[in-house]
Amino acid sequence: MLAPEQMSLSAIPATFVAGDGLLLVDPQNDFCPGGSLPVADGDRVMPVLSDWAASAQRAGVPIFVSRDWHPPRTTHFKEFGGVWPPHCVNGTRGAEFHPELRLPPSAVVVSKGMGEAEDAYSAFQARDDRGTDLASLLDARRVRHLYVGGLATDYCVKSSTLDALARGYAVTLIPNGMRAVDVQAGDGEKALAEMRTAGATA
Ligand code: VGL
Repeated sequence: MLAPEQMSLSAIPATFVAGDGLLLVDPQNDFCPGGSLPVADGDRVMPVLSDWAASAQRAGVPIFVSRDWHPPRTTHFKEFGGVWPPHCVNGTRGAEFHPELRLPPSAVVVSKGMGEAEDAYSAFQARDDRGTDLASLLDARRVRHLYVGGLATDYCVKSSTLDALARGYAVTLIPNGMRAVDVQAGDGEKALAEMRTAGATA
């Protein structure tokens, strides 16, 4: 749970600045209630992320949306040696973006975890439909600072954020636009602390 004071952090900026970008991590059906790997209240991030996307679009800020896009048989899944129930299998309803997520047409979708031995928690392992990886897409648009939200705080959001920081991007978190799996209670809070220690703000 987020404390009320955290909910007000990372309000959408009145003015974005040059170099800003928005990264929405895995806002997919399977990570929401009713999905195969549901995150508690995962669906509640959708209106928040939709508002961010609309504001970014108005400001001409590039928007990137990652998705898990697994084959039916992958070592990421428990049945084949991994730890997770099957989720976000490419082409299934569970892999689709949540219906309450409103994405402007300019949003660039990047997919990850397509290999049969690939966990791909980080959006930096994702590629667009032409095979261009996220870092190249960001660089082409001169993005140096990412606002990051999505699912789940303690896995793909954390991994994407730590990767972004390691690659020299600045990161501002959108805490009210993310939720945690919390395999162990408190994992989400720990992940937030870890991201902030690594240099993420908000
Ligand atoms: C995720 C667990 C397994 C995530 C993906 O998107 O955070 N979590 N696969």
